[in-house]
Amino acid sequence: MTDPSPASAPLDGPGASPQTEAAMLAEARRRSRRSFIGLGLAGLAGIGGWRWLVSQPTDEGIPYPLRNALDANSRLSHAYFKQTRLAPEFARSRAKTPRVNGRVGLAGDVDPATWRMRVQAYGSGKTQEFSLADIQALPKVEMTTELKCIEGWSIVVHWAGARLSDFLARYPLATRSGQPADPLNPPADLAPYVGMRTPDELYYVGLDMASALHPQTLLCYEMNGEPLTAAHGAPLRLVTPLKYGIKHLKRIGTIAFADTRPKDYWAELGYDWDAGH
Ligand SMILES: Nc1nc2c(c(=O)[nH]1)N[C@H]1C(S)=C(S)[C@@H](COP(=O)(O)O)O[C@H]1N2
Ligand SMILES: [Mo]
Repeated sequence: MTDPSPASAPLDGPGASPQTEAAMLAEARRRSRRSFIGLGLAGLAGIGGWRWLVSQPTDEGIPYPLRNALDANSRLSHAYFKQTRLAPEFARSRAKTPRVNGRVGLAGDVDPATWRMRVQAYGSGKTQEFSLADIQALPKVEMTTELKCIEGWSIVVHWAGARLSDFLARYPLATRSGQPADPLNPPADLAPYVGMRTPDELYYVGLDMASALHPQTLLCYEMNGEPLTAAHGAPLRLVTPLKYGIKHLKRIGTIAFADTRPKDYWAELGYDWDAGH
């Protein structure tokens, strides 16, 4: 196999027979396409576009760029659709256990039964607490994606958890108005940024909201079919495969929303804040 595209890379891997792998890949692609359409990535990628639009001069109250486009919604959606991408998914048989990399904020033990994720509402700043059972009550999403570290290694991992977008749709804490963070139709008062920290606040990451609502951005509680181990971020960690591992915060303690880029552990050490790849 010489095709260099990541989606076809698993075809020459060891493990399942070529037929099985091809079937799994076809299914993965079908699922990706379905969630792509079902989740309205068009709207998701449109958040930035919306913010730009509402900052434009208006003509009779209608932002000027909208005048020509009011009756051409589908054209707009199409443009957004093309701007959004998904990280490649792999056959599950390729999944391996990654090395434990980075233990900042993981000192001491956390009991998953008493652990709570504290989320500070965007508008009021009021804190709400969530148990692991609350997260597991959301639709369970599984994906086999690549974990890429800035150190130069990468590994395929099978993850399971809840979409952060599902969490923010079910618990409308990311808008001042209390509207759900619907990626299909993002509210105008949706927070532009999310910050996450470990319970001891020693490790922290910032995400733009479009990345936070991406369908592959998961609050993960399982790695390769098993509950997360402490070293890999139990009871809950972030996985967002369009970004380097530095953003995949292990042991989530708090989530808060912000108008400006939240502080980010590795950005402070000189790495690119977005850390996309
Ligand atoms: N709390 C915490 N999360 C963290 C880190 C860390 O030091 N502390 N390191 C990050 C880095 S650099 C990587 S590559 C991944 C590695 O995840 P793993 O240990 O499950 O392989 O975790 C990320 N999440
Ligand atoms: Mo990393």
